[in-house]
Amino acid sequence: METNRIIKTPNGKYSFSFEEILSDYRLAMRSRLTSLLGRKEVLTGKASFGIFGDGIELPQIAVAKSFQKGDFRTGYYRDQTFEMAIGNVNVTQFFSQLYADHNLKNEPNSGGRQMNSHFASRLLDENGKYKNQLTSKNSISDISPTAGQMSRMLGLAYASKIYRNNKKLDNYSKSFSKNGNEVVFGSIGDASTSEGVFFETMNAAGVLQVPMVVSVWDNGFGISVPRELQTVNNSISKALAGFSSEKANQGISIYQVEGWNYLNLCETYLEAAEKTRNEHKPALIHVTELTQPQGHSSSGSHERYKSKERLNWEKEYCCLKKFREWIIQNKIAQNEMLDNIEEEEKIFVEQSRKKAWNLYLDPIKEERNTVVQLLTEIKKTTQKTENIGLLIHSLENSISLNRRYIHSILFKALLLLANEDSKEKEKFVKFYDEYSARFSNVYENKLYSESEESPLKVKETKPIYSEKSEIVDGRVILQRCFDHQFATNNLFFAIGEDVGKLGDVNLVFEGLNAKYGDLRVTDTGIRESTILGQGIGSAIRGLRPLVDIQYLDYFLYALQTASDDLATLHYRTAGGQKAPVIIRTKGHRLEGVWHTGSPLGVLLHALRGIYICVPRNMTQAAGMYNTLLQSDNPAIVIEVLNAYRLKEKVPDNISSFTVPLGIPEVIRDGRDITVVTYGACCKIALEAAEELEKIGISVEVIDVQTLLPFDSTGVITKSIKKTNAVLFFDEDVPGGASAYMLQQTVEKNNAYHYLDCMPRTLTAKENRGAFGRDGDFYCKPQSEHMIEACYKIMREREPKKYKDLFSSQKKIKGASSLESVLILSSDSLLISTK
Ligand SMILES: Cc1ncc(C[n+]2csc(CCOP(=O)(O)OP(=O)(O)O)c2C)c(N)n1
Ligand SMILES: [Mg+2]
Repeated sequence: METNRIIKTPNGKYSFSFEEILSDYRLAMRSRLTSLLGRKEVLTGKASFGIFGDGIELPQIAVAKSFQKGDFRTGYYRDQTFEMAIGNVNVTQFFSQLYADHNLKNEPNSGGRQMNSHFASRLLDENGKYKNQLTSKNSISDISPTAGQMSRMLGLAYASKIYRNNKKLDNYSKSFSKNGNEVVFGSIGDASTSEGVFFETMNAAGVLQVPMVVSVWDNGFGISVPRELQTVNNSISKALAGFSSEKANQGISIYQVEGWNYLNLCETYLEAAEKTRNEHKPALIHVTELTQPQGHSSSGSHERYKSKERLNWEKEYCCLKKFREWIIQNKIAQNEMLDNIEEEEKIFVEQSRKKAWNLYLDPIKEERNTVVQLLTEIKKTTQKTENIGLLIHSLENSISLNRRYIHSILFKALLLLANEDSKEKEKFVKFYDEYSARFSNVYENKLYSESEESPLKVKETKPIYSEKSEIVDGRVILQRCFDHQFATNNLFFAIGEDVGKLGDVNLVFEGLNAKYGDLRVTDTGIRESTILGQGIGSAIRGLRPLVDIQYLDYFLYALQTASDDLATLHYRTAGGQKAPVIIRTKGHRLEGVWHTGSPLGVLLHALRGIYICVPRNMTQAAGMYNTLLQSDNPAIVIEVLNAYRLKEKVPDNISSFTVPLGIPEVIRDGRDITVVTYGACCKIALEAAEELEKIGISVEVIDVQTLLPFDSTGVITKSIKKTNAVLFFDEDVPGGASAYMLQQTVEKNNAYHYLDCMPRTLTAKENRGAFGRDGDFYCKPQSEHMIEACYKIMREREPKKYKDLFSSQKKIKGASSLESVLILSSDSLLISTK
């Protein structure tokens, strides 16, 4: 067989040697055999679930030909051939992930945390620092929500635009970018293009002109639902026709190519990638006529929803079959040679599988043997000889061995030995504790940054004031803080709706766009998810984005991206990737259903992994930004929406003072009750505390400052030790963030023992805040409500001293407090309602 011959692509521009073509065939075959064997492993119970890339081998080999060092892949669970082709995943590693091997050496994508085919390269070193991204082929960790990869895809490509156009960043050309030449190769399934975020991303990419090559793998189905029920005009390239443009610096280039046509695929990708790399014009490549030889995944079979004709067509148009026919037709190789390749690959794939299985199982077997040994020693001294013997037998003969099973045997033995004391038992308990701790840590760590750059390690620098400290509107404090950051940190940029020309709706960025230019202070479209995605992608690539979400109420559009992608990134890669994005938004107190938002319970539930800062004023906010910009964990900062015009003193060290995260601040000393609050409620709590002082009730007010992390040094518990009573006060719904603060304080930080009355919460109503002054009064907690709540706590403790001040006949419905709110009777407190 001649191997020095070449074949040219239809336009004659590119050519491939026979050797390269046969090597591609080998890789396609390797990947296909991996899929076939992978499914078997699931069906025989060695793995819980499997999803594979069979049917898309050829197009992915074509993409890989354009992929260069420094480029990024961000796609979904079908990209196995692509990952193999760029050398990021080998077959053994593929099976290690299928078996959920937690050892990062075996399973570097996620350390066993993610389902199979959720790929990621390790972009950070063991200390959590960025590695050089220009010497590797980079792959961003996949997530399961289909289309969830789109927002960050935009950001990864946007980073190339910034690196190319901001000449002050040339220093970073050694490790992050070479003149912004890096292309982002994205992928998505045909059905998942129905998601809104797909269109949002493609629109933004066309507007921004960023180097993104998006492949749509079109196999005609999203599980069982056919394309005609997914896509207008039954074709994503037709649907997007209005996005396309052949003009320079405008729109998107759209291509369509059959997924079984090797030469056309290679040519299309090489051409598209080259253009995108040079011109930063985004491209969409609609790869049609793809098949799923094994159906969607290991759960279910496609024979249930595909017609016979379709199944027959899929057999005929299988890209591997077509590739083979083409190779033979073009006399590149004969059947025998291709059969040999297949045989060799069968052996290789099976050997790789076996290796992965042994890597996974051997340590577990060793742990099993240790437990058997420990139990055998115990058996000699215990009265429960027979029962322990049975446990040993089960462990030695278990068919499916895993740590969960070993743990359950250990636990059963501990219960049996509950009333015994012996040296052997002591040893056994010690082993149990260590074993549990070791594996809890394996599955729990790296939710937050553990690096030297963690915000928790930033030392506090207090604000300094002097006689010359100016008093200004709160917004000006932030403006000066950001001005300094723009001036001193070229990696820092801010994007969002109205932040550019206008300088933010609250004028926090006033004048900064004129001073620093469009690349640093940048207007965006109204598209919260992809604004955040721009931040995520560019932070992954070493930049320091601040993404501005105009109001907290509209953050819900970005919540899916924040929760599924940003919050999980460090965890799901077991510390392999990070995106230190800062989300700036404004919330709490204003008026109206969509401008009073304070859904902190929602955020607390959805955003573990992201720090949540709730500053009470702009000075605290500035200190938090200063902290966050020195560190590497993502965070959201929620500024108080109605406080930009309140006067504050500018610290002399505005550019360098820092607020530590997780340390509440006692903002008023008191003896009788601890009130725990944050954000806009701090001001109300201080007003109420002053009124309470007048009737002899002394309230200590604590601003938690950050909800995540929450009171890491026990400031609140220390206060409760003194007051023996606590009220958690915020403007979220009942049982929202107040319930979280209560759990953290009473249970986690052990305040229960110091309470002499029930811990209470004071919150807004269940409904959203109505518009107008009265709407606000009846929907959100006011100082009157806090006074009443505190008075009731005092009355509960000392009923003789604190008389019933409220007439029970005059109950009205107000903001929800401890019980229903009562109108003040004539003999009640005199409350100032200023
Ligand atoms: C947001 C979201 N909805 C539903 C699912 C469940 N699901 C997983 S794969 C899939 C079909 C995706 O089809 P397509 O995008 O065409 O990709 P294909 O599997 O065909 O390659 C669905 C509905 C999911 N993972 N994420
Ligand atoms: Mg599909």
